[in-house]
Amino acid sequence: MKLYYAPGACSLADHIALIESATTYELEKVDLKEKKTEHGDDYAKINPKGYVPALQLDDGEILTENIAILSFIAAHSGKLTPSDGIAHWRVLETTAFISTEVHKSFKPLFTPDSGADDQANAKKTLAKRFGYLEERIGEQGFILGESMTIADCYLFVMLKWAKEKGGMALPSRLSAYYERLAARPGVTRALNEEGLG
Ligand SMILES: N[C@@H](CCC(=O)N[C@@H](CS)C(=O)NCC(=O)O)C(=O)O
Repeated sequence: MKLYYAPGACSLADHIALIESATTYELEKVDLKEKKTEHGDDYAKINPKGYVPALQLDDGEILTENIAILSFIAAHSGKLTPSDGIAHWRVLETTAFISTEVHKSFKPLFTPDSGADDQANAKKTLAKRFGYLEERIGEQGFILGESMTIADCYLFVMLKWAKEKGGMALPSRLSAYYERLAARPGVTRALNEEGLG
C-alpha cells in the first residue's frame, strides 16, 4: 500500500502506524499548495478532498481520513488495536477524541489570517484537552495502558505540533510520554523518512 503524506502533517501518524505494525508500504510526498505529488500527479484526482493522508490499498482503492486509515492499518496488520472487547472500542474512542477534539482545535494555529484571540483560545482548548489526557496516562506505557495503539501514533503528532508549532509546554506525564515515543526506532524512522530527523 502507498501513503500519500506531507512532511510533519497529520499523515505522520499513519506513517508511524505503518512502521510500528510492520506493514509493507511505499510513500509518496504531496505538495499541499500545488496539489501535486512528487511524481507530478494531480493530487485532486487521488483525493478530491485535497488533503493528506490518503492510503492507496493494494487493490487500488483510496482510503482517506485518519481514523479510517489508522483503523485499517490496525485491522490489516492485526497490531496496534486489540481485536475485540471494550479495549477495542477504547482505541476508537480515544482516536476519535484526538481527531475531533485535539486535531481540529489546532486549526487557528495553522490559519495565517486567524487573529491573536482565536489563536489564544485554540491554545486554551488544547491545554484543556491535554489536561484530560494527562489525567489518564500513567508514568510509563501508552495512552491506553501497556501496549502501543493507533491512538499513540496520532497523539504523538499532536504533541509534536503543540511543542513545535504552538510553543506550548506539555504537562509532565504527557511530556515524558512524548519523549518515550520520540525515542522509539519506528518513530525515528518515520521522522527520518519525512526529512525531519
Ligand atoms: N479530516 C482529515 C483532516 C486531514 C488534514 O487536516 N490534513 C491536513 C494536514 S494535517 C492537510 O492536508 N491540509 C491541507 C489542506 O487542507 O489543503 C483527516 O482526519 O484525515
